[in-house]
Amino acid sequence: MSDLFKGRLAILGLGYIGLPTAVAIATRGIDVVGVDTNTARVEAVSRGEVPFIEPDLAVGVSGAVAMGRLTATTEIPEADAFIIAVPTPFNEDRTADLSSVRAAAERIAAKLRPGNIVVLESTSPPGTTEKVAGWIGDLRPDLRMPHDGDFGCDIYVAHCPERVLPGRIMIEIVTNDRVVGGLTQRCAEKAASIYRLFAQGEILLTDAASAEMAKLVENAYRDVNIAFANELSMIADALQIDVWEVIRLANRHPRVRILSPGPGVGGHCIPVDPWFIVSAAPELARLIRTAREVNDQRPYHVAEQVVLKAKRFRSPTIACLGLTFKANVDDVRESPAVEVVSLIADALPDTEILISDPFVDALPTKLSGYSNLRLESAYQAVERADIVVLLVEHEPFKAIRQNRLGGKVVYDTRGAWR
Ligand code: SAJ
Repeated sequence: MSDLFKGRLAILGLGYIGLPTAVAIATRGIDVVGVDTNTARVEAVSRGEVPFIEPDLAVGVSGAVAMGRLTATTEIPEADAFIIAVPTPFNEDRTADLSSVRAAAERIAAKLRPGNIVVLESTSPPGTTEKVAGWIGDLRPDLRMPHDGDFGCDIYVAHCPERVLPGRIMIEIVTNDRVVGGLTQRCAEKAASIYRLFAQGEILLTDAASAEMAKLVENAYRDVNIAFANELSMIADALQIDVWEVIRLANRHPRVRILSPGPGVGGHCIPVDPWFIVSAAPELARLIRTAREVNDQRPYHVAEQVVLKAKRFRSPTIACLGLTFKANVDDVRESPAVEVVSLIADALPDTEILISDPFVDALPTKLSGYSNLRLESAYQAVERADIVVLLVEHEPFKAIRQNRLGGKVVYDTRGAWR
């Protein structure tokens, strides 16, 4: 049980999950080859650089590359284990788009040798790990796959969902418990031997479908809880009650822990993963679907409030503080703040809107076509604005002194200035 993986390991996908995982394993003395289809990313990692911001990752990558333990390439190498950490977005109809996972599995297939381990880390609907084994098996009939029989398979296939929180990835990758779901018990044990190299949390062995579902459930649980807070915020607004005060008081109950309302739910995980549950059980997943809808509506509500405030002025200047999907990260994927700004800009095409974000140095594509939007320093934006909208509670924004906001209409969607 306490076996540790030995050999060479390849990780497909050098993104927010693949790269930190590569570092965690390489710094335990394993030779890791990072594979990505994006040449610029491969070149950056080969130079020991990180193409995005994540605390403590840069030092990890440069160290692992300097030690010669981490290399990067666009080609699939020969290896003893392969971890798939590629994106699983959703299609128009909100079913999972597994094309990257399938492409990764099929690329690996050509290189597989008996005894190899294949781990899917990408968040996936129940049944995906089995599909991965199927796609590989179709291309390699010479190999015995786990579904061919419980004993004596050549390739061990498992799912080990990533669970790390952006902004704390390098800490949580080590401290979190890991769920490892194998297509067979032996597959789970083999995959666990990789995670035992660096995980200090407990390694929980299970079957692949339970591991897939557990991951989706974690993010759906958070989404439902944020939706509860967002719905409360709208009810409190309508009743002219301060939602932050209500939450502060309710949270003093020993079994109540209400999350924070905000301008919506962003990032690449929580707005996506609950839909995989909905599409697996559309008739049954009513609460999960409604939570998604409540959170998706949030940017419209926030933008509407800003427009109402703007109508009180003849020619207002609006400052929008924050563009990323959450505080202290540089990721604008699925960001509700970007959505809010674009909705305001659409509704008020003649109004000057100044945007500030210490983690963003160019307007995201979605905002680049507006002539009334401009990126500014927080100081300038606040100084010139009649209306200040706080969309993301980045630390530098939290530090803005209250006297600088005096005489302005302030809309703090995150409750950070209370
Ligand atoms: N948010 C709120 N109110 C809150 C908490 C969050 O509005 O009280 C918003 C954030 O501003 C952001 C969104 O929700 O827009 C998601 O942020 P998050 O910090 O809740 O989560 P992520 O997307 O950064 O990371 C989540 C984590 N999942 C859980 O906490 C259950 C992380 O552990 C997962 O690994 C990650 O998704 C993932 O990759 O699946």
